[in-house]
Amino acid sequence: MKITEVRVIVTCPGRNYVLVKIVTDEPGLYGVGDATLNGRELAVASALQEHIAPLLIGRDPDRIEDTWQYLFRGAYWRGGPVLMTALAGVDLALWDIKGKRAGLPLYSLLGGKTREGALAYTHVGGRDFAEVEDGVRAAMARGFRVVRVQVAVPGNRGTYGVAAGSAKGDFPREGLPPEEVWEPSPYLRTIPRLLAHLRETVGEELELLHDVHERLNPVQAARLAKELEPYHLFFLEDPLRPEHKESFRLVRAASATPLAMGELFHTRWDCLPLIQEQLIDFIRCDIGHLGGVTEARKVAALAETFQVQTAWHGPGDIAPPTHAANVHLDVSLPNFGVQEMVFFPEAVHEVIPGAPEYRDGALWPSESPGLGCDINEEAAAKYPYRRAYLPTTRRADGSVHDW
Ligand code: GCO
Ligand code: MG
Repeated sequence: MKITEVRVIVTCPGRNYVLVKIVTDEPGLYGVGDATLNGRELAVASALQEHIAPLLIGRDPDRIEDTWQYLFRGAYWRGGPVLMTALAGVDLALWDIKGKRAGLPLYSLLGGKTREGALAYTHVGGRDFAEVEDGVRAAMARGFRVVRVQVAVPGNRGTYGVAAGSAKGDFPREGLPPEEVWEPSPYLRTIPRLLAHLRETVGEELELLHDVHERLNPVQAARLAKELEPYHLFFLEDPLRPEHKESFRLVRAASATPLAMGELFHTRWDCLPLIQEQLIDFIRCDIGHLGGVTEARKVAALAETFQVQTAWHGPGDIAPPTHAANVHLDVSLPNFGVQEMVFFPEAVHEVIPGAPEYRDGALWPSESPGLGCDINEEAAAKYPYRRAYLPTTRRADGSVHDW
């Protein structure tokens, strides 16, 4: 069997997605993958089209590991968000083909189910504590047992995860990047108060988590983790910048608040220091920016060895094939922790059918062979690419900060 064509499809059914369709010489047999990198979509599409697709034509799609090694190590230049997203798109499509050939859903190829569904969390953002509380209650009514909470910080402009009183703070804006203003002191005062409010009003049973979005320095992160301790977070997400793995030691020593990190990591070697020193409790890489299922399985195996659980990144800026891959891994891995999720708008279901189903606080994998997703190319063509950027952040004095 041979790969005969690699199609790269860029579409914007609400936001931009880069999809990969790998076609084989077996009639009707193709695989579908996602290679979306929010705000840098065309860089990945071009890497795939211009540099990677020509290397795939004529290869045996069954040899996933060999193709992965060939594209990662064989190409000399390796790693980074653009190339690892491109590699993930190829990897997902190849796993999809393997599942379709076997007539088995991906989770079955990964060793079979260790659980039926994947415990899922949703996002709640609000302009004030009351609005967050309302959102949390609505999520609970929808069956969620784990909820991520973000709140606007007085004095800061455009807090992450809160725009328009919804969880769409990470939604890319058309035009040039909007600028937000962020100061650590009001943020550090506000978040413990939010958690105190929620514990008082919604009680102890609901699992709560909060995303720092890599904005704090080590001592600030340590203070936040320590002050949040009484509210028993499920985890505190991405407290520090991805470059500063050593700083997790300070945060860890300061508190018993569970820590999660990883959406800006691109290889297992990025994850390794935090895992092997047990400096985090959850590794939350984005499978779509990590080279796909092939690398994610290796990260999960490293994590299992050190009692770290998985919490794969699941935002709206990656397409349904990556969400599907997340859930196939979640139900098969012994050390699965929790799965982040979003509800896709109707146009996304039309263009890319097969996103995992949400029911009773969990996500359920497709029983179709492979990933369970498809691409409707005619529908995709109705939604052409629109240039969009994530916001950027500045401190009050005008200097650039991490968004
Ligand atoms: C999350 C993430 C996202 C990112 C987004 C950037 O935890 O879901 O932090 O919201 O901001 O993926 O493109
Ligand atoms: Mg995050």
